[in-house]
Amino acid sequence: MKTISVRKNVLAENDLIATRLRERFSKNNIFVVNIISSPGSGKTTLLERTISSLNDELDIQIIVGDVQTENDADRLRKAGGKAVQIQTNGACHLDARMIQKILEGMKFDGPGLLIIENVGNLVCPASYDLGEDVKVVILSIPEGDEKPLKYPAVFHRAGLMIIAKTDMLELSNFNPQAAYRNVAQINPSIKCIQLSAKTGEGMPSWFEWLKDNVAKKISS
Ligand SMILES: Nc1nc2c(ncn2[C@@H]2O[C@H](COP(=O)(O)OP(=O)(O)O)[C@@H](O)[C@H]2O)c(=O)[nH]1
Ligand SMILES: [Mg+2]
Repeated sequence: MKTISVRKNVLAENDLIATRLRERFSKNNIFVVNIISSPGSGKTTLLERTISSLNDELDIQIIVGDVQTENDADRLRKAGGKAVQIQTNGACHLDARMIQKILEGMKFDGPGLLIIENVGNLVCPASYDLGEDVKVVILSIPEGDEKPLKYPAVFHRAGLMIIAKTDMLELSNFNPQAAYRNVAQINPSIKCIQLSAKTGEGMPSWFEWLKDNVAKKISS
């Protein structure tokens, strides 16, 4: 059908640009993370804490996508980070062309860490390669432990699942073991970290994961 072939072409063009971006990031020793999750699951808060803790050790650049507003980039700059905002004006995901375009005006030559906070939702961003090394999916406690089964594509393509807002576990019937069982059905090799950006519990595992991967990228 016509709509299907148009969508295929869009994705094929996106993949081409993403491949070029990936080559460029590799050449410059930049480890790239594409964070995908529902709105409100805690992406920007996690990044604010990441900047506060790792800014002295790593060169970190953040690109944030939202449908509208510059709010998140403002928050991240206030936290001491280097952050730029992409407003998609309606699109439910970032695409590789948007990343390519914003990089043109940016001085970030590496080595270091580029974190992309994607537009909040678990569906559209899963299909668009941004040239990242790894997709990280965040599942926060209030969302429920069955979401990997309902939105399998993003959980299938992610290399790391973060279970966020663990300080809210007592208030909910979210069962981390059930979340692991559910995600294992979709992606048996996914890594998992539990954390709370509010209390700091589990945050060192996330920091170590980032630092290890940046070090590996530089030495590869
Ligand atoms: N209890 C709790 N709330 C959190 C945590 N992380 C973020 N939040 C709250 O969740 C809401 C959405 O956070 P935000 O970082 O803007 O989410 P984003 O839309 O995914 O970027 C805000 O009210 C945060 O204060 C956490 O670890 N624990
Ligand atoms: Mg945000």
